[in-house]
Amino acid sequence: MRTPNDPFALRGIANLHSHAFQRAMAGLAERRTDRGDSFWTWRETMYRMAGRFDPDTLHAVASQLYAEMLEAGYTTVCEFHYLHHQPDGRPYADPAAMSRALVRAARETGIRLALLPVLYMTGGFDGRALAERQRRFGHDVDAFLRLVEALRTDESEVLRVGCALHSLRAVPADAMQAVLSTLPRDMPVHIHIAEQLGEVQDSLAVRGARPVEWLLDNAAVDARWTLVHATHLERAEAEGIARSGATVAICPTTEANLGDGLFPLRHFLDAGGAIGIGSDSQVSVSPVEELRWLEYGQRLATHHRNIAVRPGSPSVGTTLLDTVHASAANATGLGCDGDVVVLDAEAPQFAGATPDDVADRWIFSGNRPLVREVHVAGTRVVADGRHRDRDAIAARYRTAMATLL
Ligand code: NGQ
Ligand code: ZN
Repeated sequence: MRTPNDPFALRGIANLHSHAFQRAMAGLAERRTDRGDSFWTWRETMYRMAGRFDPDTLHAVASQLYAEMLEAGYTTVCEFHYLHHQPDGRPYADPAAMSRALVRAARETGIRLALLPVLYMTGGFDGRALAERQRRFGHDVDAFLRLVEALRTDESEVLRVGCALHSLRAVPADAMQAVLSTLPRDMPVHIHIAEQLGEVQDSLAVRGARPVEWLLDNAAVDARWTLVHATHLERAEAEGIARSGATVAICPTTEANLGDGLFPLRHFLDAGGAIGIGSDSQVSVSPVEELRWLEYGQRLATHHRNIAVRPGSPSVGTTLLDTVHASAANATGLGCDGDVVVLDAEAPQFAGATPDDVADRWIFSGNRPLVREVHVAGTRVVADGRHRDRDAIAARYRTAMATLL
């Protein structure tokens, strides 16, 4: 491992939003099924994949994914986990069996895990019951709180248990209040919010307010909150999130893949907002690609360059890395002592590099993997660009995929 002053030794990156099982369908939803293909038709494909998992296949897929994350430079993952029950909706003998498969995958691969069991109760803003293909996601409030409590007994320096509300579509207002008033005040809370225009319209129709507007008015949103996507924002909403201290988790490659829309980054940063990134649907497992596209989306929309900068911080790469690091502790509830990503100083992309341009070169030059070593909590898990168990994990992944497909 290199010295702390080494410009090629960077802090590990937190991945604020992951659905591990979706790694198994990355690249398999890219054929037109309907002229109107959209987020909502993708979701049907996703539900079919979700219906096939059991704890063993989830463990195998999550292990592959977490090894890939580590090789790419993510050292912490927030797992937004809602695949709780058997496919017909009955709990497993151990109601936490699917959660424990994820915990095991994180422990074995060596990534820090913020496990976010998801409360998922209704099929839409109108409070309709879950559809059959959503049954394995569902809990009532008491069963959900029991799950969170059961998982908390395993907490450690590398495992934090938080809580997630799937979305305002899936969690009625009274259930949200019941959960938030019962759980410890310092627990990370994550929620999908305002990703699709359709949900903004439904929220306006049923709750009389836009999703972010409603949330800010009806929950004590503060720094322990992470708002995932928050794509469709009016100015006052962006400013309200910034004032609250909450983090917005932006998932640029997934948001592009699903046709969500573009987060108003410049305005949010001007308001002092906190952001992080997530790999979400796993169409890309690379902080480089997320950060690159976070910036490029803004350039395409504004016809300007070098958007994500701050006064005194003119480098886009450095500003982006500093910004995602600044939100990590709040969003994950975890520390990052001993989390180090060592880049390949010998790579041609770094010829003539100075400490000031390492981040820009890493994020904005080419596609060769530049991560050489990764350490989590002081343990080396990636050497020479390879996860310590890469081959065994990939072999189990292939076996699991043969079952899933
Ligand atoms: C999810 N994914 O829960 O996996 C969601 C889709 C939904 C993203 N929002 C399902 N990217 O929002 O209903
Ligand atoms: Zn998501």
